[in-house]
Amino acid sequence: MKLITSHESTDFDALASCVGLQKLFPDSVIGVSGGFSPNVHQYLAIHGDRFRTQRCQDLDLSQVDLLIVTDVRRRSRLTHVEPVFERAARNPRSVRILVWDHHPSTADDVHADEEHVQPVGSVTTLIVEELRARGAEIDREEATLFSLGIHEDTGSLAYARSSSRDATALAWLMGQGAQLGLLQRFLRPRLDAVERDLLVRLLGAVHDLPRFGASIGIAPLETAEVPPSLADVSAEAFRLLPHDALFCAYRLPNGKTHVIGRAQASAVPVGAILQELGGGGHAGAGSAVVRDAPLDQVVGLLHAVVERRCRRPQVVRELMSSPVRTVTPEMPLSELAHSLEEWGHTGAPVIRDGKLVGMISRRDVERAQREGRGSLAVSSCMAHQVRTVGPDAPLPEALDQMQAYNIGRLPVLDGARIIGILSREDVLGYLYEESPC
Ligand SMILES: [Mn+2]
Repeated sequence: MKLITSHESTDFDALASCVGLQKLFPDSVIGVSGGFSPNVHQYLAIHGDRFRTQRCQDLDLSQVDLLIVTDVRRRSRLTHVEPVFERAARNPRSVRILVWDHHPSTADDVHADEEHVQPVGSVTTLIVEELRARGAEIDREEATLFSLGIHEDTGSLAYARSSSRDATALAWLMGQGAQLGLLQRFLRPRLDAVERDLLVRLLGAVHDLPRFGASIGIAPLETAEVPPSLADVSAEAFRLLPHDALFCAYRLPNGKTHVIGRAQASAVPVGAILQELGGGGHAGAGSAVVRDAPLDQVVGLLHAVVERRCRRPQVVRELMSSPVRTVTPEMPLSELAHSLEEWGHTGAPVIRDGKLVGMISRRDVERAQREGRGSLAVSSCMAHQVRTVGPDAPLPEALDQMQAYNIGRLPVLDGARIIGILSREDVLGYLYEESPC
């Protein structure tokens, strides 16, 4: 028997990659561990006859001579086919094991005869590429399912781990008849009453960790009721909250705390962090279950691991422009316009007796000239209310400030002294080179 399987609580990437592999390996069987993620469960309620799966516990695993594992390769997440691994260890010739995956490797990985592992956003992408290369024909139901797999794991190509290969695969699937109207129906979880209640409480429980390379929130919650999907609640919270990374810690009545992490920023390696709590995942998403520990202890542990694992943020001093060209309040606007032109600047800080007293921009000068006030001095149209930043402030914090108050040039003050300026140009260079969040 040729058996294709994936991880427990089968999600769309797992199911789609199983179905794709079944096309590559005709006469194979898709065996699941039993649990589906809620949206896959709803999908199969309608598509269950079209895409058939069987429970591994109902199969005679001693008959498996080819095992194909997809979207996972950690043995601890494949306990439903453990007898096959044991047999392979005893008698390697009795079964071939193939792995298709896109997760980082761990010490717990199964030993495979053949590995197809690439760091793409969704493992379905790898299988779609293979189908396409072999000239396989796919119908619109298959094209739609493969699209669901790629959309789910890449956040519709918006997660940082998405690759151009995922986009190329999606484009091809659209050409093969993928029904885009059906994507939202199955991708967005439909939260039930318990989940909605939990989501509201979760939003109230979130607190910010000190700044790292990204903004990180932790939401600890005790819950008496266990909803169908903690992952869906966490995903919705992450969508709503402004954090670059979010860790939700749910303590259930059985004493176990489920920690679910999501991140947009590569500065927060969620999988590696949760691996230290006994779980795992990849850069953008992961989970862990901690037994027999009070919630505040789990939060403390999480805090310590984040502290150790997260990249320190760059600070303003490293990126600011200095020395700063400044002007005086008495300078005539016409002279200022000339100087800005010469410096190639769009504005300048205004200094009196060594102290910052205002900011003036090229736009202010142009407006004054239009309104016939061009002969006045800088003090007549400078902004007196000036937002500033300290040299050791984390860059993401300065970025938030520029974004929230629409500031193009942020003066950097060391005490009362201006020592630099952070411009739009400086932060653009940072955002696009580092792509931190
Ligand atoms: Mn996946």
